[in-house]
Amino acid sequence: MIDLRSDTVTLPTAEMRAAMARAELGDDVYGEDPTVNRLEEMAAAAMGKEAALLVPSGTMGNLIALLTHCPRGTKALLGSQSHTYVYEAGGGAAVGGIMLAAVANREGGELDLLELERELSLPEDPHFARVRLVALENTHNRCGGEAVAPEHMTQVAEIARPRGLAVHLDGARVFNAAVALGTTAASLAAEADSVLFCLSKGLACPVGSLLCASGSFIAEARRVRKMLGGGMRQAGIVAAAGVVALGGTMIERLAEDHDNARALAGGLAGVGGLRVLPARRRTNMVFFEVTGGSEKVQRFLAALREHGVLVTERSATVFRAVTHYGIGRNDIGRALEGFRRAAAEVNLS
Ligand code: TLP
Repeated sequence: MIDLRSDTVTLPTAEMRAAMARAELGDDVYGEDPTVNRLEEMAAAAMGKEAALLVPSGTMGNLIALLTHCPRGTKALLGSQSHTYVYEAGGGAAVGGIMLAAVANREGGELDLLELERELSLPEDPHFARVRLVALENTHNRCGGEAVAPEHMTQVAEIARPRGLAVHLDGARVFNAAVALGTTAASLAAEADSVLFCLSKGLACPVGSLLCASGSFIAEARRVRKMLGGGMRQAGIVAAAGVVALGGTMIERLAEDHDNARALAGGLAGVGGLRVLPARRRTNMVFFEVTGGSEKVQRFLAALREHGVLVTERSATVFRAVTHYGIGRNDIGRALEGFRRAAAEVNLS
């Protein structure tokens, strides 16, 4: 199978497995796991922040950020297509009593700044929930996996700061964005008060994400993590893989995934019946529309699976293929062959 469903399916490298086997461990809830402490220092440095917190997942990291920034009854503004708004089970509302409000995302993942300004133009009045936070996402998953330019972060921060709002960045794939834009993750996170990134996507670690921010924010976030049951004991076992990822070549390697995604997009554009959604700053994702009506779309997907290619569904007709560690250029060629055959079998074009 050529599994293009997500970069979350990546398996750890041999070096990670060896590091995990020999990791020095302690009880991280006591702050005594040296491998976790090392990883948190490395993560904070990579994001240009004072401190970092290892959390079990990106979803929990974003939830901890929401709960730490926003008291109950306050409002967080999120992109209408953002992962936190669409795919995190409304955690901020369910667990924190936070009002999650959507601001339209543009095609490239930016927030619509006019709409953002409008949301923030309400006067201080007891009728209105107070807005505490604006959240951004980079790369932007549902918006084509595009890297969002740093200028947009600055524009959002210029709107948020004078109003006393915090800015959070869901940078689950911020290293993909940095590689695509030829910059550092720290520069992309510079305008954010808090930034979350994942180890368990293109960096190929088995588990874990890091929330990075000021020392005082992380101290509070550590409390929230405990409350949510995210305090892990000998977590150095998983942190060891993260130390390898951040200290080695896994970040620069992401460029291979981006090249492979470009090759895949180029090949898919030549398959009749498929329409590749354009991306200005493509990273490791290719979204494509399957034409021909729902029954044909389902038959095409089944045929694709028969030919050993897995993708995920974004809507009834739009699908996502993600390149990642473990998928080489040969696999892209084989996947394209599978797409062509499946399309021919169901007479897609
Ligand atoms: N995204 C997953 C699915 O949930 C869609 C994927 O396969 O892409 N932020 C962003 C931008 C993400 O894409 C994801 C995972 C998360 C947060 C949550 O990370 P986890 O899965 O570790 O909770």
